[in-house]
Amino acid sequence: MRQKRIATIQDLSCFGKCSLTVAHPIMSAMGLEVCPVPTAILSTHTAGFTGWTFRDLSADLTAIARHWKSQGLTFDGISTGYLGTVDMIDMVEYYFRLFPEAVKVVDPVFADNGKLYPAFDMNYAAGVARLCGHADVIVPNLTEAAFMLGEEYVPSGYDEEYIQGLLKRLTGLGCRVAVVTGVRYDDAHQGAVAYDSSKNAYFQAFQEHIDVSFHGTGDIFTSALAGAGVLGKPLPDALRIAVDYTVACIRATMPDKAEHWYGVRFEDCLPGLIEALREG
Ligand code: PXL
Repeated sequence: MRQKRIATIQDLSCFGKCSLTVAHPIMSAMGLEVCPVPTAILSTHTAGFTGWTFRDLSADLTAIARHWKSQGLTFDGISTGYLGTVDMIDMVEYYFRLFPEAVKVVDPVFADNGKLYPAFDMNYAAGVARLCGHADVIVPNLTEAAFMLGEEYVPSGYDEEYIQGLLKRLTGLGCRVAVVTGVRYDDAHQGAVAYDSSKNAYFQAFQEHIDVSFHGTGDIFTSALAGAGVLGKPLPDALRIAVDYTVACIRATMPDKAEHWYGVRFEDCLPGLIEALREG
């Protein structure tokens, strides 16, 4: 069988285990051919470090897409994460137009816990909301969902009806499938809920809630979800595989969490991810 190929467009944070440094190894381990497109190079990610370097690589982005197209390359998937500037969002839209055959997975990556990340403003959030309109699947957390819909962030105490309404409104941005992460209906569980507007169907996957917050877990979740989706797994299976893998990574990091505060030990759990793909 022909190997599935995915381009992943996001920053390369040299230290910190997020964006490309998790997306590439995770999706490679899943058996995909991964074509990384770095939007910027940072010395570290921006959550918890200070004084990071940032080299904008956007001057190369359209040239890379154009060259790929000129060589007749095609893609089964394109996934995006942290981009960095509004210009880069426009360039990602160019990739989407050039490679219409690809399943497009957009993780908004601009906010969490009710707040924008340091490098972003509402103009950026509006740009990402527009990009979500051109995606097949979007993967916001509850904060990003609220910002993109212009609604108030509801951190807790919500019910299934709220999440289902939120998902429906998110697909109103123009995407077929919306997945929200970090959903907690009770103290003991945490997971993701999806809405496929083409089937008017909801799916969910939950795991035990571990009361800790590690950076980069959203990127890990989206990598596993996008990888499983491009490999042809149905949405409920892809959701379960991604939730289980993300929680396994968090669990594996717990004994080492003081030293490893900046990201999870996703490498330790890759064999389990490969096993889960074989099973379901
Ligand atoms: O994990 C999301 C992410 C990716 N890349 C960079 C980040 C963040 C979140 O803060 O700073 C550079």
